[in-house]
Amino acid sequence: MQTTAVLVSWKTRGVRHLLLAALLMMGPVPGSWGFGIQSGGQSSIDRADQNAFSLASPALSLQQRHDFYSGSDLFRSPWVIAPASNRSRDGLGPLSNANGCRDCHTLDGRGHLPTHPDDNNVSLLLRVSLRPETDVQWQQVREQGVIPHPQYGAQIQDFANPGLVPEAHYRLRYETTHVTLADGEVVTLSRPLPEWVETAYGEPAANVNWSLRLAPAIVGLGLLDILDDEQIAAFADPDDRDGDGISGRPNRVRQAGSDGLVNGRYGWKAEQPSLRQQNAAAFLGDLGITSPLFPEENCTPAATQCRQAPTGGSPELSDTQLNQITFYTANLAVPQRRNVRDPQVKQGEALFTEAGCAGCHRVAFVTPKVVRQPQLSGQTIHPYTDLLLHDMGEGLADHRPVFSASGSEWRTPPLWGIGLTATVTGQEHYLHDGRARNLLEAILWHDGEARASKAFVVSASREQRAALVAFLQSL
Ligand code: HEC
Ligand code: HEC
Ligand SMILES: [Ca+2]
Ligand SMILES: [Ca+2]
Ligand SMILES: [Ca+2]
Repeated sequence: MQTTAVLVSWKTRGVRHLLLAALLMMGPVPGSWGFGIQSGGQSSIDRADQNAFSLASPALSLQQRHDFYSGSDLFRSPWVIAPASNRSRDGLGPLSNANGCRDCHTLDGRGHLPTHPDDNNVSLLLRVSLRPETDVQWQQVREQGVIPHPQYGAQIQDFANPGLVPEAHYRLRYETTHVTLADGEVVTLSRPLPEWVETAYGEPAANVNWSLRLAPAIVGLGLLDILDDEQIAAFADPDDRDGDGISGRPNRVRQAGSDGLVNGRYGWKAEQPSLRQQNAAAFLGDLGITSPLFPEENCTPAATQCRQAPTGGSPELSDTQLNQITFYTANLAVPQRRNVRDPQVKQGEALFTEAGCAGCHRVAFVTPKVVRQPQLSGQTIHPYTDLLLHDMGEGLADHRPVFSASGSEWRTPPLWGIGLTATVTGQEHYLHDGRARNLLEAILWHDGEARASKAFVVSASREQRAALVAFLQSL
């Protein structure tokens, strides 16, 4: 019966939708069934509009939907300064970057750069820390992540509760370069650099490393969270034994509350080991909300007023709330691919492999079986990432090492859903600091281990480049 449905379903879009809907009502569609269109297995959703990143996975049970919407509420709604009448929502600050997760992860999609000089830098984070120089300092980086700045800590918070001063305000200026493609087309690339406007403790000295980070889209993260370390390690090749120029390795990061180091998965440098810890770190660093994982307010020893400010409970975010938001970020559906049968898209898909993109943007995994997460288990997924660190060359380097990630290493970001970026937020900004204004620019910044891929694209014909971009747009 399914085979017949499949054959008929491709005749017209309308019929296809009806039949897909009918099959969905019969039960979850197995991940392997989907013609390669279900990037998130049964967590995929057939939506390509503004809400495409904000929807619950269709695989959730009724009870799970309840948890999802509780988490969604915590993600969307603003937090308030303590003490407030709503004790379950207070504790914002004393220092913060925003008052809600959605301020930066616009509609669960990625952030943007300010569109004119007076715009604030919301949806960006500016990380800072002291540059390691001695062996002891390098060891501190490997074991603790970074050496926090004595006054600014590890991240600039540009908002403060009344009575306190924000750490700093900065503007962005842009530095431009050009790439000439083989057919003579010249592409202008630009990157943002922060410029201090106002600082609470003076401009950070020359021995301070900084890193500008754009908020990424957060779909499908639970599917990546349950992958076994061994599945990811299978793609690591730290000494490039196979000689393809690509040598990914996992970051080794600290798990809150324990001494040992574990593999990192989240953030542009894979500096957080689990979705739960990533979320707790965001609550503390970005909103100033303490949680069971990070019970201390985010105040440096120098910031006396910060440490004396009223709090919204200890911790401010309960264990249940952290679980709810983690469930939410684990179960946002992955948009189904579009136009997969378009000849240009198929050509682009072949070029993606030929150019070596899939050497880092890994196409397929099967998620393991996890008893407590049946909806995420046993799914064939297409995240287009290996979750490993790669040296991406000098142009992308931030020169700020974090744990074992060097200043030029970055985690391969997942590409699923990337083709809907502009549909969801109305804007396009790619790469860790949002510097790329379209997908071609994002590719042209690749270097280091991705040098051969970039060279392939530089020397490709205009038609091949268009096909590669059309493929990315179909993800
Ligand atoms: C001020 C902007 C901002 C706010 C507010 C913010 N984030 Fe983020 N988020 C970011 C940035 C930037 C990154 C990338 C961080 C990095 O590279 O380490 C990120 C990364 C993440 C990731 C990891 C995604 C991935 O694929 O690695 C998750 C999950 C996340 N944030 C959840 C949250 C939650 C939950 C909240 C609310 C408590 C929140 N964020 C608030 C900017 C923000
Ligand atoms: C050596 C590993 C590697 C190879 C090969 C590679 N990439 Fe990437 N890709 C990365 C990393 C790492 C980043 C993030 C870099 C950053 O943000 O500074 C990235 C970022 C991207 C982005 C932007 C994603 C986002 O969320 O902003 C796109 C699009 C992309 N790559 C497409 C491609 C294509 C197409 C190819 C082949 C022509 C390719 N990549 C080859 C590792 C790789
Ligand atoms: Ca607080
Ligand atoms: Ca700070
Ligand atoms: Ca290799």
